[in-house]
Amino acid sequence: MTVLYDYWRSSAAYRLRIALAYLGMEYESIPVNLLTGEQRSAENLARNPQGLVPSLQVDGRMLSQSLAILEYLDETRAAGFLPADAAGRARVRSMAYAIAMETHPVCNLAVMRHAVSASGGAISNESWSQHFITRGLTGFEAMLDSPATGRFCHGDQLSLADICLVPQIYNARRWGVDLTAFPRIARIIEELEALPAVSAAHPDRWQPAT
Ligand SMILES: N[C@@H](CCC(=O)N[C@@H](CS)C(=O)NCC(=O)O)C(=O)O
Repeated sequence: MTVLYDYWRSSAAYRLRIALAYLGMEYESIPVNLLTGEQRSAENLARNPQGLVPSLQVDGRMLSQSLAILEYLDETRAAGFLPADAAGRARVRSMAYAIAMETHPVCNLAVMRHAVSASGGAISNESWSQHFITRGLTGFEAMLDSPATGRFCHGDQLSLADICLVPQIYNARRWGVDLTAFPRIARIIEELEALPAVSAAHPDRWQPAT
């Protein structure tokens, strides 16, 4: 049985929901409540030694780190999340990392909360997120200025870059980032949001009833 240890608003978990839906893999979603600190429970630390989500139980293994999991799924399910050529893989990884390693981590809940409290109120969640997401998307928009960009970030095949972009744009909207300066991103997001696997993974579909 494939089990995703999930949180509805987690960008990293959202990446895996997109991939699992795209691959047509059935799985159970078990929520780990980040607002109550469940990620630091002994149970979650046993799955994910960093005390984060997501973790994926698949093929009798427990995996952590969303990009490593996406690459595992790509290699074991021939998903096509990475191109066949080395130059293409470098380009897709560079775009995925621009989001997953440069933009998303600084807007993590724990980082943002610390910034807000240490600034004594000068920084708000909104101002922090708007600053760093705008910075990240500015670079991403420039990376898309390439003949290798197609219907999606790299050609016409859903890739790691697209899977990272969708949750980042969800966050950008959530925090009121002005997206008008990013027309290439806007066009690709429209294409991506039309995919059933992408809409199936949207946080609103996974939000617990309260
Ligand atoms: N690089 C990790 C990032 C995971 C991550 O930052 N998860 C966040 C939610 S998106 C989390 O669990 N935050 C809880 C916390 O910081 O306490 C991955 O891609 O899996």
